[in-house]
Amino acid sequence: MAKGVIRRAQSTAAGASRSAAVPVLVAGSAALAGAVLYQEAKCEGTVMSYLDSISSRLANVEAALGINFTADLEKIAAIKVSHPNNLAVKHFDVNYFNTLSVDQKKRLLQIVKSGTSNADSGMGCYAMNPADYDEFEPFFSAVLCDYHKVPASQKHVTDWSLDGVKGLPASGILDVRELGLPPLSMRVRVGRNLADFPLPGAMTKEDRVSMESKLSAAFDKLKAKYGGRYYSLTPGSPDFINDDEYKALVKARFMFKDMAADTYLADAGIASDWPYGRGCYVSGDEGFIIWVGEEDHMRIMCMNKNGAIINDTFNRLKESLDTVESIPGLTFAHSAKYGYVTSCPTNLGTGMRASVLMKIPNLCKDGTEAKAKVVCKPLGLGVRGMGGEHTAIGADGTCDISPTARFCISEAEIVTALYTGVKNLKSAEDKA
Ligand code: CIR
Repeated sequence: MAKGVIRRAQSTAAGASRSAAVPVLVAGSAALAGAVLYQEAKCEGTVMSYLDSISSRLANVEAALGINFTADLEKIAAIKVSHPNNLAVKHFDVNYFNTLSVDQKKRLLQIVKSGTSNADSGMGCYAMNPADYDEFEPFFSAVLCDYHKVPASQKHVTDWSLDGVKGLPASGILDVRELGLPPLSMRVRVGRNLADFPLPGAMTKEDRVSMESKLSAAFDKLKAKYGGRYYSLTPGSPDFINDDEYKALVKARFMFKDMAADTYLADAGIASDWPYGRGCYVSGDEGFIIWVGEEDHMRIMCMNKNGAIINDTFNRLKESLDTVESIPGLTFAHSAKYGYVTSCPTNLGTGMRASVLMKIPNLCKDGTEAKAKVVCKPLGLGVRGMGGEHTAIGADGTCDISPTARFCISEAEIVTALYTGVKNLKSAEDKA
């Protein structure tokens, strides 16, 4: 046999034997792979159970430290669906939330607490500290743009000058008698907060008492200039008044009610520690009043129960406010972009509400302000009861009417809007 044939035969035999080994090898590999997979699965099961255990222990640690946000985030997700008009919840962006530090996460959840506890909120949040609007800018900017219908880039500018304001009569005088109305009860107020205290939702009882002491001492300057006195609800205060005196002040609209009945304020922490740190200054002629410790540290207002010219009340407020602001040690919380800082974003910027009590019996024939609200909304006016928000209107159809805009509008534009609004409302009332 030729050497080549033998070599070929051997090679063929070797090839045959190699081919025969393949299934054995495959079967062996499969068994090995199966064993590996089994081991891996077993291992994976163990890893999974370790991960589960770590995760559950982590959840316990987070819960103990108060940093487990799952329940809050689930609640927010549910309210987004059930109450799409709750602005704070609507604009609560989980991706933004996840970029915040643990401390900021807790604080943002506190800011939206009123809205998560009261799903039917229209706004749903309150700032807790003077710097909140700037610190949580992405959140507040979205809420403010939606509520106030202004672009995010718009900066609030303070301006009390009536010069050139659209809608101002040629005389520059906002006289309601020119509209065929009798003198009215009118009031202009601004919300102001001190820069060196937390806002009311985040104040401790000690903060409230110490802020009131600071203000009541500062009000000595007001007493010297305008007469009057400071009334305090804080037990032990030298200016303390009893319950009957307090009720009489509420009846005269000089003092505010216990806010605990307002669940939005209560859940925000704004109504806490009642009656500590609460009180009011009333000038000698009772036309200049400062509430202390309500929704903002101060609500500074001028009122005239029988006034014809809105300018008088407006100018008096400006003069009184300048006096308060000039008292050494009092610095109002202010943001370069957002103007004067208030607890509620609805008041931000001017913090101003200018209102009149106006009789509109035709629009309130059914004993409620429901129809008046429908008519007033497109006129840029809000309607409240005689005692403020969520109170009843007068039996004779008297309602509290005020322009709703407060932000990215000037103070002068607000009072002019009140005059124009009253004019338009009178015309709607005459036709009703
Ligand atoms: C809400 O969100 O509906 C309540 N927190 C009330 C908002 C209006 N706030 C106000 O007028 N200051």
